[in-house]
Amino acid sequence: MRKTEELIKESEKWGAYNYHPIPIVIESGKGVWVEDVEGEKYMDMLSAYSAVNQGHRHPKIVDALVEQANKMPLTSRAFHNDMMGKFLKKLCETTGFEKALPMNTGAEAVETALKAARKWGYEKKKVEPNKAEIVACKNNFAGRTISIITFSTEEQYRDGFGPFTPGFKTIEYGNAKALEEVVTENTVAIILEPIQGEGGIIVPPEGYLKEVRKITKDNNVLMIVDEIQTGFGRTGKLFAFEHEGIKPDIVCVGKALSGGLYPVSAMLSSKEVMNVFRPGDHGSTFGGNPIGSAVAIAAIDVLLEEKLVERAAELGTYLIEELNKIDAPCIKEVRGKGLLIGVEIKKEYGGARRYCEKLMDEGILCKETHQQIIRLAPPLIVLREELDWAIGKFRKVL
Ligand code: IF1
Repeated sequence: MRKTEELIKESEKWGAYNYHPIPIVIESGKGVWVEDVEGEKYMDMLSAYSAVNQGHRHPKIVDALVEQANKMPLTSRAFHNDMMGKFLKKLCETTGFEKALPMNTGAEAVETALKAARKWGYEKKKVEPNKAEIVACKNNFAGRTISIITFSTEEQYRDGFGPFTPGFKTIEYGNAKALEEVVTENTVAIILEPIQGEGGIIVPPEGYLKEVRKITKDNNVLMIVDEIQTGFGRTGKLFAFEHEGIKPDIVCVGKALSGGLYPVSAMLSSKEVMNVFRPGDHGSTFGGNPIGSAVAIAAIDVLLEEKLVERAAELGTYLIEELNKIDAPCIKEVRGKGLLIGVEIKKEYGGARRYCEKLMDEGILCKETHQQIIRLAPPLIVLREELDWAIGKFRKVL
C-alpha cells in the first residue's frame, strides 16, 4: 500500500467521518506549492479556503511565530500581555476601525458579532428584552456553531442538529428590497458575505451593498459584513465591501489575518458598538494570545509590504480573462473578483469534483463547492508565470 492510502486509512479509522477530502496527503509546503507524502508537487489553488493568502510558511510570519513561542505563548486574558495591544492597534489602523475584539476561529468572530449586535440592540436601540432579530441571507456560510447553522439554508448543515437559536430570519441574497420588507423595530442587524464563498462564489448585483448600507442606516440596523473568506486582499481590495465604497458597522475577520499559521480571528467595529461589552460578557482562553498576536502582526505586515491586495486585483483580472478564453463546452460561467474565482460546470457534464480530481492528477489542488463549481483561490503571492502554467492545465482538463 502507498503511504497515501495508509495515512488516509489511519485518519478514517480514528477520526470522525465529517469530511470527504480529495485523496492526497500533504506533508510540506512553501509559498504556492505543496508536496505530498509520495514526493509529488502541487500548486495550491485553495489556500486553505483563503487562510494562506500570504503563501505557505512565509518566512517572516514563521519567524514571528517561533520567536514568540520561545518567549511567551499564552497568558490567558486573566493578565495583560505585551503583544495584544500592538496587534489590535495594527489591525485597527490598517482597516480603519476604532476597536477590535480578538478570537480564534471565524465562527467565534461571527458569534461575537451576533452577541454585540444583540446587546447593542437592547442597550442603544432600546429593543424590548429578548425580542432582538437578526437577518441573514439565504445561501450563506458563516461557520458551524448551533446559532450560526440556525440561519443556514443548507439542509445538510442543519439536519439533526436542532433545536435552533431563536431570533433569526433569512432573506434572499442580492436583493436589497427583501431587507426593507423584513425589517421591524426589533431588527438589530443584518449579517452577510460581500461575495458568498461556500454558496458558490456568488457576486451580488452591483450596488447591492450600497443599498443595504442605506436601508440599515435609515432603520437604525447594524450592518455586519463577514469578510472571513473575502478579507485581506482576496478580492483585490483589503475588504470586499470597499468595491462599493461603504463602511459596515461590524466586520468579522479570520483566516488570512494569520496567514494560516495560527487561528486568529476578530470582530471589528466602532467604539459605540464595541463598548456594549463589559468585563465578563464575552471571551476566550486563546483569544488575543501572544503567539496569535505576533503572527497576525507579521501577516498584516507581509500583506502590505508585498502589496498583495494590488497583486490580487491585477492577477485576478488576468486569471478570469484567461479562463474566459478557454473554449470548453463544459464551462457554464467563470465569475469572481480578484483571486476568488468560481468556474461553474454545466450539469450535463457531471459534478465539479471529477474535474478537481483530474486537476490534482495534473498537479493542481482545488476543491469543488455546491456540486457544480470549481473554486479557485491561489495564495496572493502567486506569480503570473505560475498562473500561466495553471491555465495550461485548466485548458487541458476542461
Ligand atoms: C468548513 C466553505 C470556505 C467562511 C465565512 C465564516 C467562516 C467561514 C465566509 C467560519 C469558513 C470554511 C470552513 C470550512 C470550509 C470553509 C469554506 F467551504 F465552507 F465554504 F472557506 F469556503 N465565514 N469557511 O467561509 O470560519 O470557523 O471555519 O474559522 O467548515 O469545512 P471558521
